[in-house]
Amino acid sequence: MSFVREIELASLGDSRGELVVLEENKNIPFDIKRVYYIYGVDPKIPRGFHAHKETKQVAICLSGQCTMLMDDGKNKVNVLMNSPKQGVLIDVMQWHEMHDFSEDCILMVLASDLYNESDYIRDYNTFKNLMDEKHV
Ligand code: T46
Repeated sequence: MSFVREIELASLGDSRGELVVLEENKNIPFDIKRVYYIYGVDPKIPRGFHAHKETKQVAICLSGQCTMLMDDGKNKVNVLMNSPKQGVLIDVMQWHEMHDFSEDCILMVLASDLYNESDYIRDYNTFKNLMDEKHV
């Protein structure tokens, strides 16, 4: 079984179209302190390449698609993100990379904490060593 947790976001759609609700501590498993979104990305340029020490996040691809590579230090899983009804939990200490953005991709991210650069681990070897110690 994969370590990646995907969250199915129900749509309250009707004949007029779709409506998806995001609620803290309901379908989003934390208090939502920050929301940001990424768009207009050059398809050739990947992003991410870090893990967070304490911040939890849920990523939702509102338009277009991209691939989220998730890595828990032991396993790597590529998740195709191509539906606004699909949330991907980026839990603490999960290395993640976003690849293959379509030109129309809008990736929205809900975060459990305000922005704090010291919460990032941006060096893969540092991440890997910390996870190896944890798994010993
Ligand atoms: C993540 C993935 C999914 C801020 O000042 N405030 C913010 O809230 C954010 C998110 C970023 N920034 C600054 C930090 C950098 O100078 O914006 C710049 C670009 O951020 P970064 O290079 O970290 O962007 P990505 O796309 O590589 O990663 C982002 C988030 O930073 C990260 O937390 O998990 O999206």
